[in-house]
Amino acid sequence: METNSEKFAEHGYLVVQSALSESDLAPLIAVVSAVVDARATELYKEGVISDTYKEMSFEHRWHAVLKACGRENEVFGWHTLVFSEALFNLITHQKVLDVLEHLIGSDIQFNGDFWVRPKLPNEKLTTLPWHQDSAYMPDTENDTHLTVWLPLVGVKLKNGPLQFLSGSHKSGLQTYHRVPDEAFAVPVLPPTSSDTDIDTLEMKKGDLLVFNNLVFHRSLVNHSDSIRWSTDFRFSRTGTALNGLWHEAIACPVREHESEQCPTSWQTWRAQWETSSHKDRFV
Ligand SMILES: O=C(O)CCC(=O)C(=O)O
Repeated sequence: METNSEKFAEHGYLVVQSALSESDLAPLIAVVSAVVDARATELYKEGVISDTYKEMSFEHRWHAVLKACGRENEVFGWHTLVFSEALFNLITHQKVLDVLEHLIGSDIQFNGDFWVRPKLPNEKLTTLPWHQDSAYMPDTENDTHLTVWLPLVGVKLKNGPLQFLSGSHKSGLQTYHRVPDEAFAVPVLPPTSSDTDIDTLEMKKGDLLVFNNLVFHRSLVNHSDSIRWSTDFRFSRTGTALNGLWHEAIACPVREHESEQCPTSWQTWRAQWETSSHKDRFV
Protein backbone atom coordinates (compact mmCIF):
# COMPACT_ATOMS: atom_id res chain seq x y z
CA MET A 1 0.00 0.00 0.00
CA GLU A 2 1.22 3.51 -0.84
CA THR A 3 2.30 5.58 2.17
CA ASN A 4 1.11 9.15 2.67
CA SER A 5 4.49 10.46 1.62
CA GLU A 6 4.47 8.36 -1.58
CA LYS A 7 0.95 9.59 -2.38
CA PHE A 8 2.02 13.15 -1.72
CA ALA A 9 5.11 12.85 -3.92
CA GLU A 10 2.98 11.38 -6.71
CA HIS A 11 -0.02 13.72 -6.61
CA GLY A 12 1.35 16.91 -5.03
CA TYR A 13 -1.47 16.89 -2.47
CA LEU A 14 -2.88 14.61 0.17
CA VAL A 15 -6.13 14.42 2.14
CA VAL A 16 -5.96 12.91 5.62
CA GLN A 17 -9.49 12.06 6.66
CA SER A 18 -10.63 12.83 10.23
CA ALA A 19 -7.20 14.21 11.13
CA LEU A 20 -8.78 16.66 13.57
CA SER A 21 -11.77 16.50 15.88
CA GLU A 22 -14.63 18.97 16.39
CA SER A 23 -12.95 20.10 19.59
CA ASP A 24 -9.65 20.81 17.80
CA LEU A 25 -11.45 23.22 15.44
CA ALA A 26 -13.94 24.69 17.91
CA PRO A 27 -11.63 27.38 19.43
CA LEU A 28 -10.83 28.92 16.01
CA ILE A 29 -14.49 28.74 14.98
CA ALA A 30 -15.30 30.60 18.22
CA VAL A 31 -12.79 33.32 17.27
CA VAL A 32 -14.31 33.69 13.78
CA SER A 33 -17.84 33.76 15.25
CA ALA A 34 -16.76 36.47 17.69
CA VAL A 35 -15.42 38.57 14.77
CA VAL A 36 -18.74 38.19 12.95
CA ASP A 37 -20.61 39.11 16.13
CA ALA A 38 -18.46 42.21 16.74
CA ARG A 39 -18.87 43.41 13.14
CA ALA A 40 -22.64 42.80 13.17
CA THR A 41 -22.99 44.65 16.47
CA GLU A 42 -20.93 47.59 15.16
CA LEU A 43 -23.08 47.86 12.00
CA TYR A 44 -26.24 47.61 14.11
CA LYS A 45 -25.08 50.42 16.43
CA GLU A 46 -24.19 52.57 13.42
CA GLY A 47 -27.76 52.05 12.17
CA VAL A 48 -26.58 50.32 8.99
CA ILE A 49 -28.52 47.12 9.77
CA SER A 50 -31.66 46.65 11.83
CA ASP A 51 -30.90 43.11 13.03
CA THR A 52 -27.65 41.44 14.15
CA TYR A 53 -28.83 37.97 13.01
CA LYS A 54 -27.56 36.54 16.30
CA GLU A 55 -29.67 33.40 16.01
CA MET A 56 -28.16 32.46 12.66
CA SER A 57 -25.67 29.63 12.23
CA PHE A 58 -21.93 29.96 11.58
CA GLU A 59 -22.58 29.01 7.94
CA HIS A 60 -25.16 31.79 7.38
CA ARG A 61 -24.68 34.77 9.69
CA TRP A 62 -21.87 36.73 7.99
CA HIS A 63 -23.64 36.44 4.63
CA ALA A 64 -26.93 37.66 6.14
CA VAL A 65 -25.15 40.68 7.68
CA LEU A 66 -23.47 41.62 4.40
CA LYS A 67 -26.69 41.16 2.41
CA ALA A 68 -28.60 43.34 4.86
CA CYS A 69 -26.22 46.26 4.28
CA GLY A 70 -25.88 45.63 0.54
CA ARG A 71 -22.17 44.84 0.86
CA GLU A 72 -19.88 42.02 -0.20
CA ASN A 73 -16.65 40.65 1.23
CA GLU A 74 -13.95 43.30 0.82
CA VAL A 75 -11.11 40.79 0.99
CA PHE A 76 -10.68 37.15 -0.03
CA GLY A 77 -9.48 36.18 3.43
CA TRP A 78 -9.19 37.38 7.01
CA HIS A 79 -5.75 37.67 8.61
CA THR A 80 -5.37 40.26 11.36
CA LEU A 81 -9.00 39.80 12.44
CA VAL A 82 -8.39 36.18 13.42
CA PHE A 83 -4.92 36.52 14.96
CA SER A 84 -5.37 34.66 18.25
CA GLU A 85 -4.06 31.98 20.56
CA ALA A 86 -6.68 29.62 19.11
CA LEU A 87 -5.18 30.14 15.65
CA PHE A 88 -1.66 29.57 16.97
CA ASN A 89 -2.76 26.38 18.73
CA LEU A 90 -4.19 25.04 15.48
CA ILE A 91 -1.14 26.00 13.42
CA THR A 92 1.11 24.23 15.93
CA HIS A 93 -1.29 21.37 16.67
CA GLN A 94 0.53 18.08 17.12
CA LYS A 95 -1.91 16.31 14.77
CA VAL A 96 -1.19 18.86 12.02
CA LEU A 97 2.58 18.73 12.50
CA ASP A 98 2.58 14.91 12.61
CA VAL A 99 1.15 14.88 9.07
CA LEU A 100 3.81 17.35 7.90
CA GLU A 101 6.63 15.47 9.60
CA HIS A 102 5.97 12.46 7.35
CA LEU A 103 6.37 14.72 4.32
CA ILE A 104 9.24 17.07 5.17
CA GLY A 105 10.91 15.69 8.30
CA SER A 106 10.84 16.84 11.91
CA ASP A 107 12.39 20.31 11.67
CA ILE A 108 9.43 22.41 10.58
CA GLN A 109 8.87 26.15 10.38
CA PHE A 110 5.57 27.97 10.04
CA ASN A 111 6.07 30.44 7.19
CA GLY A 112 3.87 33.13 8.74
CA ASP A 113 1.16 32.91 6.08
CA PHE A 114 -2.35 32.22 7.42
CA TRP A 115 -5.93 32.95 6.37
CA VAL A 116 -9.51 32.30 7.34
CA ARG A 117 -11.66 32.45 4.21
CA PRO A 118 -15.33 33.35 4.24
CA LYS A 119 -16.29 32.02 0.80
CA LEU A 120 -19.71 33.51 0.15
CA PRO A 121 -22.42 32.17 -2.16
CA ASN A 122 -21.86 33.12 -5.82
CA GLU A 123 -18.85 35.31 -5.09
CA LYS A 124 -16.17 36.03 -7.69
CA LEU A 125 -13.59 37.33 -5.22
CA THR A 126 -13.10 33.91 -3.59
CA THR A 127 -13.43 31.87 -6.80
CA LEU A 128 -9.82 31.25 -7.76
CA PRO A 129 -8.60 30.20 -11.22
CA TRP A 130 -6.06 27.42 -11.81
CA HIS A 131 -2.79 28.42 -10.16
CA GLN A 132 0.34 27.18 -8.41
CA ASP A 133 1.04 28.93 -5.11
CA SER A 134 4.62 29.73 -6.13
CA ALA A 135 3.18 32.01 -8.82
CA TYR A 136 2.16 34.33 -5.95
CA MET A 137 5.21 33.72 -3.74
CA PRO A 138 8.28 35.01 -5.57
CA ASP A 139 11.41 32.82 -5.54
CA THR A 140 9.85 29.86 -3.75
CA GLU A 141 9.68 27.42 -6.67
CA ASN A 142 12.96 25.65 -5.87
CA ASP A 143 11.93 24.72 -2.33
CA THR A 144 9.00 22.85 -0.88
CA HIS A 145 6.37 24.99 0.79
CA LEU A 146 3.31 23.23 2.12
CA THR A 147 -0.18 24.60 2.53
CA VAL A 148 -2.38 22.99 5.16
CA TRP A 149 -6.02 23.62 4.28
CA LEU A 150 -8.77 22.84 6.79
CA PRO A 151 -12.48 23.12 6.07
CA LEU A 152 -14.40 24.66 8.97
CA VAL A 153 -17.67 23.35 7.45
CA GLY A 154 -18.32 20.35 5.21
CA VAL A 155 -17.29 20.89 1.58
CA LYS A 156 -19.33 19.44 -1.28
CA LEU A 157 -19.41 20.14 -5.00
CA LYS A 158 -22.20 22.67 -4.39
CA ASN A 159 -20.40 24.98 -1.93
CA GLY A 160 -17.12 25.50 -3.77
CA PRO A 161 -14.56 22.74 -3.27
CA LEU A 162 -10.93 22.88 -4.31
CA GLN A 163 -9.94 20.98 -7.45
CA PHE A 164 -6.45 19.60 -8.18
CA LEU A 165 -4.48 18.40 -11.18
CA SER A 166 -2.70 15.36 -9.84
CA GLY A 167 1.03 15.26 -10.62
CA SER A 168 1.04 18.75 -12.16
CA HIS A 169 3.79 19.86 -9.72
CA LYS A 170 6.28 17.68 -11.59
CA SER A 171 6.44 20.10 -14.54
CA GLY A 172 7.66 22.99 -12.36
CA LEU A 173 6.46 26.57 -12.18
CA GLN A 174 4.68 27.78 -15.32
CA THR A 175 4.63 31.31 -16.73
CA TYR A 176 1.87 33.63 -15.51
CA HIS A 177 0.30 36.82 -16.78
CA ARG A 178 -2.44 39.21 -15.81
CA VAL A 179 -5.67 39.28 -17.78
CA PRO A 180 -8.39 41.95 -17.65
CA ASP A 181 -11.05 41.48 -14.96
CA GLU A 182 -9.04 38.82 -13.07
CA ALA A 183 -7.74 39.70 -9.62
CA PHE A 184 -5.19 36.86 -9.83
CA ALA A 185 -2.45 36.20 -12.39
CA VAL A 186 -3.23 33.12 -14.51
CA PRO A 187 -0.97 30.67 -16.38
CA VAL A 188 -0.19 31.72 -19.96
CA LEU A 189 -0.77 28.14 -21.14
CA PRO A 190 -4.00 26.60 -19.77
CA PRO A 191 -3.03 23.65 -17.54
CA THR A 192 -6.00 21.52 -18.67
CA SER A 193 -7.23 20.08 -21.95
CA SER A 194 -10.41 18.15 -22.73
CA ASP A 195 -8.96 14.87 -21.42
CA THR A 196 -7.33 16.16 -18.20
CA ASP A 197 -8.38 14.34 -15.02
CA ILE A 198 -9.53 16.83 -12.45
CA ASP A 199 -9.79 15.76 -8.81
CA THR A 200 -12.60 17.49 -6.91
CA LEU A 201 -12.02 17.36 -3.17
CA GLU A 202 -15.22 17.00 -1.21
CA MET A 203 -14.13 17.13 2.43
CA LYS A 204 -15.64 16.70 5.86
CA LYS A 205 -14.97 19.01 8.77
CA GLY A 206 -11.91 17.49 10.50
CA ASP A 207 -10.28 16.34 7.25
CA LEU A 208 -6.89 17.87 6.52
CA LEU A 209 -5.61 18.71 3.05
CA VAL A 210 -1.94 19.42 2.44
CA PHE A 211 -0.54 20.51 -0.92
CA ASN A 212 2.75 21.78 -2.31
CA ASN A 213 3.61 25.09 -3.90
CA LEU A 214 3.78 23.75 -7.47
CA VAL A 215 0.63 21.68 -7.83
CA PHE A 216 -2.17 23.26 -9.89
CA HIS A 217 -5.41 23.84 -8.01
CA ARG A 218 -8.41 26.13 -8.14
CA SER A 219 -11.36 27.07 -5.96
CA LEU A 220 -14.82 26.64 -7.53
CA VAL A 221 -17.80 28.96 -7.16
CA ASN A 222 -19.94 28.46 -4.08
CA HIS A 223 -23.38 27.64 -5.53
CA SER A 224 -24.98 26.96 -2.15
CA ASP A 225 -26.75 29.49 0.06
CA SER A 226 -24.25 29.14 2.91
CA ILE A 227 -20.68 30.24 3.60
CA ARG A 228 -17.88 27.78 2.91
CA TRP A 229 -15.50 28.72 5.74
CA SER A 230 -11.95 27.36 5.68
CA THR A 231 -8.55 28.16 7.10
CA ASP A 232 -5.08 27.64 5.65
CA PHE A 233 -1.46 28.05 6.78
CA ARG A 234 1.91 27.50 5.13
CA PHE A 235 5.01 25.64 6.31
CA SER A 236 8.44 24.55 5.13
CA ARG A 237 11.55 22.82 6.47
CA THR A 238 13.22 24.97 9.12
CA GLY A 239 15.78 27.21 7.47
CA THR A 240 14.08 27.31 4.06
CA ALA A 241 14.60 30.83 2.70
CA LEU A 242 11.46 32.97 2.72
CA ASN A 243 13.18 35.59 0.57
CA GLY A 244 11.37 38.61 1.92
CA LEU A 245 7.87 37.17 1.54
CA TRP A 246 5.31 39.47 3.16
CA HIS A 247 4.83 37.09 6.08
CA GLU A 248 8.51 36.39 6.84
CA ALA A 249 8.46 38.61 9.97
CA ILE A 250 6.05 36.24 11.70
CA ALA A 251 7.65 32.96 10.60
CA CYS A 252 8.77 30.71 13.44
CA PRO A 253 9.98 27.16 14.12
CA VAL A 254 7.11 24.92 15.22
CA ARG A 255 8.74 21.49 15.49
CA GLU A 256 12.28 20.61 16.36
CA HIS A 257 13.84 17.20 15.77
CA GLU A 258 16.12 17.41 18.81
CA SER A 259 13.52 18.21 21.43
CA GLU A 260 10.44 16.85 19.59
CA GLN A 261 8.72 19.99 20.91
CA CYS A 262 7.27 23.20 19.55
CA PRO A 263 10.13 25.67 20.17
CA THR A 264 7.89 28.73 19.85
CA SER A 265 5.34 29.69 22.49
CA TRP A 266 2.18 31.71 21.91
CA GLN A 267 3.72 34.57 23.91
CA THR A 268 6.82 34.59 21.68
CA TRP A 269 4.76 34.50 18.48
CA ARG A 270 2.45 37.27 19.74
CA ALA A 271 5.49 39.44 20.52
CA GLN A 272 6.80 38.79 16.98
CA TRP A 273 3.42 39.82 15.58
CA GLU A 274 3.29 42.97 17.69
CA THR A 275 6.62 44.20 16.31
CA SER A 276 5.85 43.25 12.69
CA SER A 277 4.44 45.93 10.43
CA HIS A 278 2.45 43.74 8.10
CA LYS A 279 -0.48 43.30 10.47
CA ASP A 280 -1.60 46.83 9.55
CA ARG A 281 -1.74 45.93 5.84
CA PHE A 282 -4.28 43.13 6.11
CA VAL A 283 -7.84 42.82 7.37
O1 LIG B 1 -9.45 28.38 0.02
C1 LIG B 1 -9.65 28.58 -1.18
O2 LIG B 1 -10.77 28.63 -1.65
C2 LIG B 1 -8.50 28.77 -2.11
C3 LIG B 1 -7.21 28.38 -1.49
C4 LIG B 1 -6.09 28.41 -2.47
O3 LIG B 1 -6.25 28.32 -3.66
C5 LIG B 1 -4.73 28.55 -1.95
O4 LIG B 1 -4.53 28.61 -0.72
O5 LIG B 1 -3.80 28.61 -2.78
